Amino acid sequence: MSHVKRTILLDCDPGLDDAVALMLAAGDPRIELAAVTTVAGNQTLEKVTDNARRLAGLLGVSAPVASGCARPLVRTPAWSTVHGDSGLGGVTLTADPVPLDPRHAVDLIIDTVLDREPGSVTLVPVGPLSNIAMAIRKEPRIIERVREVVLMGGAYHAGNRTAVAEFNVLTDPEAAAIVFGEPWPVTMVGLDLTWQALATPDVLARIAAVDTAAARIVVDMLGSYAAAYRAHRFLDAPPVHDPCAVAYVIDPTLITTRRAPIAVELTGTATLGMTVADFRDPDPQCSTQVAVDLDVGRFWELVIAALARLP
Ligand code: PIR
Ligand code: CA
Repeated sequence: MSHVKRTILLDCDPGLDDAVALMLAAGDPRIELAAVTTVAGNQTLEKVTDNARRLAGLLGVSAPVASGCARPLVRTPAWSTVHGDSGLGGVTLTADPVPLDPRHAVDLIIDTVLDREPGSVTLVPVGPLSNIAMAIRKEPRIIERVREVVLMGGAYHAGNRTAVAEFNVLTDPEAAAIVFGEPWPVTMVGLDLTWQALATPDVLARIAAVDTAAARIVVDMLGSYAAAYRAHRFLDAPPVHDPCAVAYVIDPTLITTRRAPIAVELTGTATLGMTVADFRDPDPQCSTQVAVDLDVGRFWELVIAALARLP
């Protein structure tokens, strides 16, 4: 159960669930948050960076925050609508933003990995993979220096942006192909897993009972998110994707995984951005795995405990 602290870099596009991921990383004693980087995705780079800096200010995060790619490598971006105009639903953050690190996110990623012990930094991308792909291309030595990559993105059954594609991968599929294509350990925490992490009325009531500023913001954010999700008849409550990736780093026993090579569809017309997991012949040498099953009860306990430790 308990193990040494894990050092993570959170690459995000807050984003309602990105905000919860940041809170889990900041509030769990088993995580050392080394850096936060932002990428255009749920909203423009300007907006998601402002959200990340204000959240960091509110949560007392002392890690550097740097902004990265404002556009996908190849494609034209389309912002997500469920996160609203600000990126955080109806919530306005009044906390002062932490200063912006002067480095580009790509350089902060490279510096963080190279400055620390080899094999100690886990990258946790929870937005489009533009920054991570650029960092690999700029400094390929990071591939063998990171401990692992645990990303929220992709899906091997069904998508949210299209029938088969998930938003983060579809937004920058070429970047995702680069990240999945390198020989580093990658865990894909995709929709197959995160559609199990639903903010049900019971979960929201338990979060509301936690009387911290962080918990109050989560209730406000997820309230507007729940409204946006009422149109989705296939889910009973809104999924809270991004903290699932952080939770896996904190306690891998929360999530069962299956080893499989993963290809990103780059040329399909109906299948662009699909993450194709090949389960036919499990190769023990395969460096990629997909998340399959979540221990839902213990996941929410982890999130709620983190919210209770925060300001
Ligand atoms: C969530 C996202 C995008 C679109 C919708 N409809 C819901 C964002 C989340 O922040 C998460 O990282 C990922 N993209 C889920 O597809
Ligand atoms: Ca996200």
